[in-house]
Amino acid sequence: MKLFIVRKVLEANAKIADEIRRKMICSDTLLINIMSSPGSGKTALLETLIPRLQKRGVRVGVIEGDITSTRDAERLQPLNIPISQINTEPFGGDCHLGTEVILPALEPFDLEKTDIIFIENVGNLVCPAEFDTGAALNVVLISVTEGEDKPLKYPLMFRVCQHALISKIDLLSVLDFDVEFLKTNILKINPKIKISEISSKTGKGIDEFIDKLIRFSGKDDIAKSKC
Ligand SMILES: Nc1nc2c(ncn2[C@@H]2O[C@H](COP(=O)(O)OP(=O)(O)OP(=O)(O)O)[C@@H](O)[C@H]2O)c(=O)[nH]1
Ligand SMILES: [Mg+2]
Repeated sequence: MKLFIVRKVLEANAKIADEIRRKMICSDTLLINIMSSPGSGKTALLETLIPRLQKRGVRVGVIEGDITSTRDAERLQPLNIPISQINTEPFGGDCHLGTEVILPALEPFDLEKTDIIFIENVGNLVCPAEFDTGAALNVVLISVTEGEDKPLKYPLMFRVCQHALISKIDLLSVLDFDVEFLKTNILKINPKIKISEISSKTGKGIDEFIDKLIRFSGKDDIAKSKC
């Protein structure tokens, strides 16, 4: 039965997600899943964020998810960090990253020497939200060119994320976009979500986001005691 098969896929995914979470907690590595529509600025965020993290002594790795290309990994090459590329086309061109591909993608990293691993998920506001990656933190980017109504139209993404980044705010002066209305819509879907405004072009809001990540990474002490 079709319904049964879907449930089995999600259950198998969730089981590996728990395994990944445990692995990350025990090696003291923060796994962060970055999701958004295509072009909202996930790679641009990593290009701006990672050098700032490196300046603070944070050791970073990236898992790049893409249907076919290695374009984003190539953009991050100058940062001189370990990058694990996942292309989903050989597995049917999935529009999300499941844990069956994330677990092997973690293998090349020396987790004991890595503080944060970012997953850049496949650009899509729907499917990635359906699959737990094992990340401790889910972050959604929504850019100011996408429309204030998107959280209402694609609610699951905003439900599963702990943090929403409103991206490309440097473009606000040339757009007719109501940031406060977008925030209201995000909070309507998920009243607990944290919201930040960022521009990867000007750097606005990036250091504040880093402060939040660093505060968040210190919260695993209780879980770690079970390793
Ligand atoms: N003005 C402005 N442009 C931005 C900003 N962030 C990203 N862009 C531009 O938006 C376009 C898409 O950015 P990407 O970083 O490739 O977006 P992405 O989410 O990684 O895209 P996919 O990986 O294809 O899903 C590029 O032309 C970026 O230069 C920003 O903060 N301000
Ligand atoms: Mg990208």
